[in-house]
Amino acid sequence: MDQDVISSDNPPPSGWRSTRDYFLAGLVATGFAVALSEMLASFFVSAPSLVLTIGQRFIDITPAALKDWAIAVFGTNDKAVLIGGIAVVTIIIGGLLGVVARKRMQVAMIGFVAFGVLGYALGITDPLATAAATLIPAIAAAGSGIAVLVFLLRLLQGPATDAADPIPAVSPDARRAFMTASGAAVVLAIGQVVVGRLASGRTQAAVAAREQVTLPTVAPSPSTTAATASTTTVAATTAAAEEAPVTEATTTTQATEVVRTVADPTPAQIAQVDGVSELITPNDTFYRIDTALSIPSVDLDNWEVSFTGLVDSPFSLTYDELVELPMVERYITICCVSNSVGGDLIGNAKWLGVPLKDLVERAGVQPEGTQLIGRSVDRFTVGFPTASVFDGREALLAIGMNGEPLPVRHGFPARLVVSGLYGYVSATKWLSEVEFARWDDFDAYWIPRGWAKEAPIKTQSRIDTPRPGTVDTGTRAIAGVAWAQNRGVDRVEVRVDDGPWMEATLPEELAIDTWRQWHVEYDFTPGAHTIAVRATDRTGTTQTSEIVPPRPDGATGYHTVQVVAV
Ligand SMILES: Nc1nc2c(c(=O)[nH]1)N[C@H]1C(S)=C(S)[C@@H](COP(=O)(O)O)O[C@H]1N2
Ligand SMILES: [Mo]
Repeated sequence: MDQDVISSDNPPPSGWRSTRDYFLAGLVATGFAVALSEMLASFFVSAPSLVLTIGQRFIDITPAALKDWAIAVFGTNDKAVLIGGIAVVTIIIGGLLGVVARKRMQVAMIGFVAFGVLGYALGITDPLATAAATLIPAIAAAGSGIAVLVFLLRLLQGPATDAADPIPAVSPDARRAFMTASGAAVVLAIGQVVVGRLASGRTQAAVAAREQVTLPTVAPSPSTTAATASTTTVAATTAAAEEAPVTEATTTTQATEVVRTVADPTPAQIAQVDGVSELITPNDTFYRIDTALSIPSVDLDNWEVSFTGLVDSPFSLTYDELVELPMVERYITICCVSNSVGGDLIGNAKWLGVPLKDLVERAGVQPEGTQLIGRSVDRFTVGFPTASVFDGREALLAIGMNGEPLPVRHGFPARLVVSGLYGYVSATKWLSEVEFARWDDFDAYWIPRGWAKEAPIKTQSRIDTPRPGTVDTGTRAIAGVAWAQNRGVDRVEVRVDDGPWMEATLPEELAIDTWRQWHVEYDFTPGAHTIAVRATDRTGTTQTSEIVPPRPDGATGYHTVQVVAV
């Protein structure tokens, strides 16, 4: 495919050009076009990136199995791989258009126009895009692609000499000019991508708006919904915890006051052990999971959150109205259903927000409104039982995280945080609407993709230290975290090899909604060892040793770590 047919009566002239040159011209023209449209998109708040919207639609329609595969293979780099893949495929198609242009320039032009039209059609599906602004990158992509291609091919083909020869020979000078121009176009394209990255108008607007925000200050307050654990539930759940010898749990779990009140942690609530996760996860290391390719950057001046659907009095709040409402601060550990046993898709933060109950009562949810749907500006949805707002658990419409306005990637300006429910059914970031519907009338984003509709967080524990590998022989700490949000962690046990389960030391509980750090001191003898951990929650249920994958409703099994003591 790379050379013209050479016959003896048509010997190759010097500088004889090949299909490769046309392919290169198409590649360069397309690369330039994509880079220009990306740069322009980044200048305008309501102009979407065409590459990202193509990627976004791809994510939304990709069968769950392919998505799972991508996440498994590429991990949290899956988005970077997707964006890179779209760019590469687009540019290769552009190269093929260059080859087509060799004989049929019009067909290549139609190809570029089709690119622009497709980009526009997908671009306006971006909920933050306006039609007029979307035209800018689309027209720029089609127009600059055609212009660069025509320009490069003129250089390559030189002035038309013999109209009878549709593929005239090229002089070495012409080829040199073509290569130089192509190189220049590539450099310009890279420059555009860099400028675009630096000047993202949308992101800057949201970041600037966030910096202007002053959060209300809140005195630590007890939850109005404080409840007490009952011993009767303990007895009932013991039978379910078959293989686990948890008989002690039934006697040690008394009707203790459930801790829902939170002041900032005291030293007695923080483990002093090297290598254990910090009790409070800093915002910049907090895990991030969402379907958004470009983080939704909300225009705060035009943002509202509305309460709609099966309610008596629908209403909307602007950000200024929202911050005026009575707020509480709560420590709540949130986690992702996709977390594998021992995984790190979990974090604990202090959330500032309005109790969801206050807002739902103000809207006056009707009895049939059994499902609370949380909609995002990026069209992502969650759905959970409305009853969860009223059953005593912490459920917030949050605007603050660890003393700051929500970071943009964690949902600025507002998100939902519900204790005890996995993020995919409860924790809508970039919240735009809370809608009430019948339970059976709506399935949120992940439900048709094979995940459970009801998703309470499972009692789990993780070993943070030692990490797999070698450890020094002798005494050292084994430590980690355990969580059972909305029930509370009562007990953590550690086992090394076939030894007995050893009860771990737990600092005082911060709240039943947060994870608890734990540790034991263990004297490692030389050789290989397997460490396992299990937690028991305040209902008396010990986490199961049965190994199941994250899908459909959360992984189970004991976290184990293999070490060799030397
Ligand atoms: N808008 C939006 N909100 C979302 C998601 C999303 O994809 N889009 N993912 C959810 C999931 S699956 C989880 S686990 C949590 C993660 O919140 P974090 O990124 O702040 O840790 O956000 C939830 N909220
Ligand atoms: Mo998640």
